[in-house]
Amino acid sequence: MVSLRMQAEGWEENVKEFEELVASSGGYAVGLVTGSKKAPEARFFLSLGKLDEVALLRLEKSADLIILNHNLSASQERNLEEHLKCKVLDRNGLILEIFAQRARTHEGKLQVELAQLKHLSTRLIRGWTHLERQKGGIGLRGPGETQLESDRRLVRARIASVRNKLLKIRQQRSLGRQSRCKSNALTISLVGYTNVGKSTIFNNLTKSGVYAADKLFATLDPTMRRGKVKGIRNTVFSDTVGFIRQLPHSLIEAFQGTLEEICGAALLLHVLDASAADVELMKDSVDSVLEEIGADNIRALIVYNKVDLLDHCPCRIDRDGDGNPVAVWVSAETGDGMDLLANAISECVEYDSLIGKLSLPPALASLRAELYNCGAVTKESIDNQGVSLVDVKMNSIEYARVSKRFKEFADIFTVAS
Ligand SMILES: Nc1nc2c(ncn2[C@@H]2O[C@H](COP(=O)(O)OP(=O)(O)OP(=O)(O)O)[C@@H](O)[C@H]2O)c(=O)[nH]1
Ligand SMILES: [Mg+2]
Repeated sequence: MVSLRMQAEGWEENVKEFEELVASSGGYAVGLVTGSKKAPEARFFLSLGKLDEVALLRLEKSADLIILNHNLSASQERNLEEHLKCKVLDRNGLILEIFAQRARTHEGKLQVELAQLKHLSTRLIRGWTHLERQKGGIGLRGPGETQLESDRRLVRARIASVRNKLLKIRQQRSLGRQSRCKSNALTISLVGYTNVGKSTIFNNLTKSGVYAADKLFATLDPTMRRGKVKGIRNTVFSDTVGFIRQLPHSLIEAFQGTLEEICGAALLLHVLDASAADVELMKDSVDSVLEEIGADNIRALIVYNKVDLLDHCPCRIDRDGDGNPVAVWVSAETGDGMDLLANAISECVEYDSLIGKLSLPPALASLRAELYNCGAVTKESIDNQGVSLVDVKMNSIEYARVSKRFKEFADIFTVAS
């Protein structure tokens, strides 16, 4: 394993997390090389001195694989493999490997395959001379087409086919979302860094038994279950894949279907490990992925988990100046503070009721039915043109949900002064 403190990468090296990643992939680390560097070298990423150190350790420990806690260009990876005479894996490759091992569902497997193909397509570059032999003429490849071009074409075709399959699954998923919307169930998504306790909290809130383990990326496929805690009504919780700093871009793109579940949520529970030393950095990494997938404008309640690992940290709800909950301190393992979390969730969902009026012509009968459905109508009168004038009271989450389903709603809704 090679982990360097690299100023140019703009993020703090976390050797412990790197070791956890390697262990989570099932690898057994026989040695670790650390160091500090301003910027990577073009040819080998490492300086020649560091390269010698790695080569020596590899021979000494008879290692089969060298893993770097950094991302390499295709040519750096190839140069290192040639020089060290063994397989080299970079950080993105390592994360992809873990995802590939964890994928269980059909969708999960396709998502991982898409990410792997995209990673591979960046590796199919000029310079792989053994792939570049000119084999023109007869056969599958067109005249004058090189092996490299044909490899690229095959990868492109496979990417297109996997994308198509994923699109179909996503369409089915969106039908599921629509039916949840119709049944008025709110979705609350658990998001956060990997291994912070999202699945443990999910199990507590929904009384289920999804896999939770002291491993990075224990959860890969999203699970949805109804909330089964006092004070939480008509709510579906969704447990999702955890994030990590510098999540490979190919994974974010490939996991779009899974991540879309997050975007459809009415409320996010952003789970943090209160006992982690770099909790703020982890929060920033998660926030930047949320921003990237367009979920940064969804209201989020922070959940500081694992308070049992801290000295004298009572479970509590932190509130903003208006008295609204912003964070809850809990231990999902011991169950402490979980009642406070349920209270805070129901407050978030019910708080800040919107009161307003709207006129509904007969053409918008389905919107009127929806407002009745969610119990928002407080008064109604119908004028002689058949236009219904309704007074409504609803919370902001229902408001957002109805606005999403009925594009006209936000335009015709007038907030009562
Ligand atoms: N001490 C302590 N450990 C906890 C607590 N909550 C969860 N854990 C442990 O933390 C580890 C990770 O828990 P998970 O629920 O799998 O975490 P996750 O966020 O779902 O992780 P990924 O799915 O891998 O991203 C498990 O070993 C849990 O037993 C807690 O409140 N206190
Ligand atoms: Mg999990």
